[in-house]
Amino acid sequence: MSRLVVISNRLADPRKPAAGGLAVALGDALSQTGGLWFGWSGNITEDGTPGEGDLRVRQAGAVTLATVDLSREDHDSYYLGYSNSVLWPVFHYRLDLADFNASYIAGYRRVNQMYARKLLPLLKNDDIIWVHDYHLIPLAAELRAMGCKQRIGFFLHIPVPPPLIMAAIPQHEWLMRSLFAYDLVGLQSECDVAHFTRYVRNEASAEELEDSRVRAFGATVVVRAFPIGIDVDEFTRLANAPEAVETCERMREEYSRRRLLMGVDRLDYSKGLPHRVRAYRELLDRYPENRKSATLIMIASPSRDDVNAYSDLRQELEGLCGAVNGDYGELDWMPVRYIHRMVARKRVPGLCRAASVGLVTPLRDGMNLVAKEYVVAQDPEDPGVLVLSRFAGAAEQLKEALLVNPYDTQGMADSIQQALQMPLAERQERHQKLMAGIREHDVHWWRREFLGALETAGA
Ligand code: ADQ
Repeated sequence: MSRLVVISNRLADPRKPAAGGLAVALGDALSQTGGLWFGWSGNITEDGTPGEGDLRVRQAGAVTLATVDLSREDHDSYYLGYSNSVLWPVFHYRLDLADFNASYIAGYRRVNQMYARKLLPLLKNDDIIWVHDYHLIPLAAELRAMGCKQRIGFFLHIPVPPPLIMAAIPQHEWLMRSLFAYDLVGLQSECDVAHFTRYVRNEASAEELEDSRVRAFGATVVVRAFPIGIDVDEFTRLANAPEAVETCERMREEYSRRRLLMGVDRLDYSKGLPHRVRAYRELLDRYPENRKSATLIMIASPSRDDVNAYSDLRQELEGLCGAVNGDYGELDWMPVRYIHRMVARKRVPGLCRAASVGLVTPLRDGMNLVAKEYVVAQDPEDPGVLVLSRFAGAAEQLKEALLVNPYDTQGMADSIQQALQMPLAERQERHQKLMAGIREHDVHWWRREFLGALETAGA
């Protein structure tokens, strides 16, 4: 069996339970092959030289972890700049939030080149290399330029925007051409594959061949959707563990007279958090029977605080929540509980289970794993209802959720009301179907499908 090499911006020690499903799934595959996981250490060296970083290699069980530090300048231009102020907003269709500062691209290229340089001597001839996400799009091209011949696959965790939105990035052609240095490009949804294919057809006169192969820029790559899943068994275990059970019981006791609606997200403008609060406000307005009986819990963990768009969002959200509480609240009822914090992973399933309605309402999302976690955490005898944005990648799979358009405040309020009133039999039926799909297409399925396709791609 070939050794697996995973490269991602951040890595996690796969032996630690806090690592989450993705790290566990990748960790399993890495352990089985005595693999190598390479990425940024998370450290910034204030006086470091751009394009240079110390490589640290350590062992975590059967897995080798190799990390490099970033200089302040590299971190600011590669990570905060090009990755999170150009690629993240544009790939989520938010040209209005993109900062096309011309200096960022140099840092992005420099760090990808440095990663290739540091990684190359660690590689063996028959390694299989799996690169993750938008921070590392040009990594294969850099590796190939240094003579790397191994099979390389890429998985993009975020959406692919329509071609004309992509074309707003000054280096769009270079970015898309870089993807053709991979043997396999995996995307989250069929919608993403369609956008990718349309782009290369329009902009690079690509030829679509058999077996999901696309030819452009003088190279051929396999492009397919591999919708990521969660580790259902791990999450079920977590849901049955004392911490989750206790969290659920505490919530039910605290809110015994209320129906809970819940959202757990990173505080990110892609997640549609203000839109959710507006829809909830509309719900209280249009369906006053929910006043004093519904409570919205919004848990939004701090994220990328040093990018401006995020501090603006935080202010907007605090203003909206404050206004709902001020306008509708009573001495004994607070309509919204907004918590700007990360909750411990082991408590997440308990929170999900206590909520009658799970609100997952992004404006755009590669997949959204919270949607799947919410379903898995439910009691099958008395499950809550998932209200899911049609703009999350997960909506292609989770058809039995109540699908909503987060821009349509009234429509979303109506769907939340429908969720609150849904009869038990319908809730059970929807839950059963959702569960079956989530179980079949779990994170281990995703990993097997991707690595299976990579084995044969380009062969
Ligand atoms: P994210 O944008 O981070 O990931 P998501 O898929 O929702 O989004 O996963 C978030 C994970 O973090 C979930 O496991 C969730 O439980 C946890 N989480 C979120 N907020 C939390 C909080 N406040 N406290 C505790 N835990 C919290 C990117 C893409 C997604 C894609 C994933 C995986 O943006 O579209 O689904 O990668 O490919």
